[in-house]
Amino acid sequence: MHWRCNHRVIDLTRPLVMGILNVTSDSFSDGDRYSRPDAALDRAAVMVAEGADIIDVGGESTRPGADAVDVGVESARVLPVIDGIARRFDVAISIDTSKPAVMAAAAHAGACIVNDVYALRAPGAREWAARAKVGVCLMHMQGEPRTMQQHPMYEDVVTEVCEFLMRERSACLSAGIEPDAIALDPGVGFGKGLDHNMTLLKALPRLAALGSPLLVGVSRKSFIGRILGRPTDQRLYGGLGLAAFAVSWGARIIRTHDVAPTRDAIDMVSAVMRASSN
Ligand code: 7PM
Repeated sequence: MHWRCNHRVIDLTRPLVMGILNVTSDSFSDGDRYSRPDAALDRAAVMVAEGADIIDVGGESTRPGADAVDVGVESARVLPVIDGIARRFDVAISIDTSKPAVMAAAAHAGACIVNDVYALRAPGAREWAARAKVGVCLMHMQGEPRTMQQHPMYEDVVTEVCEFLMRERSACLSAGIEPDAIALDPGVGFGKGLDHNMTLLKALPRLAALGSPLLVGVSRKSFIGRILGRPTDQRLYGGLGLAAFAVSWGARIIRTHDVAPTRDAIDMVSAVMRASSN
């Protein structure tokens, strides 16, 4: 299996690590430490050295309750960082945005993947992605970031997430996006309560059976804190347990703040999965 991302064809026979690079001023876990381009490039260099396959650059916080930022502000944050990473490192770059104007500028600066928590539902986003031939990650979210955690509700969370992802993938195919350019993501924590997140993780094989590579992001999320009673800076081991679980049950790409430990954890799972059965 592979993921076709513009000029890169990314091999998925081994699990991938997507390292998170927030260049917001209000970001979830990293404060504004990476908001200056040189600090962000230093952080990218560390993640590349630690074995990241993809660097996910985001200039608008999608955390629950966060406010929207305008195209100009978001572009000014992410473009110098994407350009700098593309010039310095041989690593795939994804742009974490929902705005077609930012997607296009980011692709021009060197991003080959669009990671969109709105699954390319903005007008013109799918048509642009088809023309640009970028890889896309379509994520499930109930509601919108500002209010999504207020009362998440489902009759059957797994079926509803599967149906959403199949519908959005079909819309992408109709717009001309190639099937092997599409990855899917259940969107852990995006309009989901604790039990919804756990039920979705337990059902990863059903999501994997949809036939597209699965991306999963659990790193430092609040449901880990709820279960273990840990603040954000003490959720690494819980996240590693979940990353190992996710890869065992079908995830191909793990999105994380903590590249080095995630790399080792999922490489061990992958080695076991590749062992002969007798
Ligand atoms: C609550 C929810 C707090 C999400 C913080 C976050 C994902 C993503 C984010 C994910 C994909 C965070 C975030 N999470 N993109 N962006 N999948 N594709 O932990 O799970 O950084 S934002």
